[in-house]
Amino acid sequence: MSTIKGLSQSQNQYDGSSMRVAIVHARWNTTVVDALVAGAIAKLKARGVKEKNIVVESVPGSFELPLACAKCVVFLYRHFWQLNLHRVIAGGHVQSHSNVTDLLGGLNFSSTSSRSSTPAPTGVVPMPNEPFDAVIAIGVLIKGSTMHFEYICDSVSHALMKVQLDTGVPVIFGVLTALTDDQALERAGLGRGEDKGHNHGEDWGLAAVEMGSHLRRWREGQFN
Ligand code: DLZ
Repeated sequence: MSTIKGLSQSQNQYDGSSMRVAIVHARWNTTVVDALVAGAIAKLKARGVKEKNIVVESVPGSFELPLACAKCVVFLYRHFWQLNLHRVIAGGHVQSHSNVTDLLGGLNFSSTSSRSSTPAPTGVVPMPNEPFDAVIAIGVLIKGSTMHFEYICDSVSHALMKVQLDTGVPVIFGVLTALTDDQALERAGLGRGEDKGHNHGEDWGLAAVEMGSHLRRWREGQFN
């Protein structure tokens, strides 16, 4: 039977060739997580994102994803330091400074900034200079016999949304919230039946490039 559900393909072929994308994944339920990460990477590359511009970080579980994503998005600590903006972040909340949102978005760096001439604080590891166009958070939550699942699903989804709204950097919601192992496997293309299902990681890779592309345009004030 046909279904009306699912993502329709965009008319546009978004170009990821100049993008940087971070994938942050949990290590719970790795069989499924690994397939999702591989699916996301395959589609990032298919859209032209260069391997060197795909950064993969792991955290123990899905509960840790929001903090890790927030840190990836604001990995520009060094830049904040150099631009004397390091004090604007308090409690994960970006406070008033006219350039902060742009900085977090990462695409409007002033080429005249003094960032190359100001020394980084001791102990700060040198980072690549380019910010991320998008972050993909990948985790697999499978319901157990306690309320753990509900609490983690709820808090993680809200927190990931908060990261993207607070920073203006797209955070792709790659967290499966499955009631059974089979549900999770099918959503990673690993179904145990005849129908292997669909790897949602692929959709997340495509979504990252599409959103990165939209954000570049929207920041320039260009709307269709
Ligand atoms: C504790 C826990 C449980 C029960 N289930 C999952 C899960 O299905 N998927 C997942 O990604 N993480 C799970 N975790 C771990 C939590 O996300 C978190 O890592 C720990 O509670 C430590 O903060």
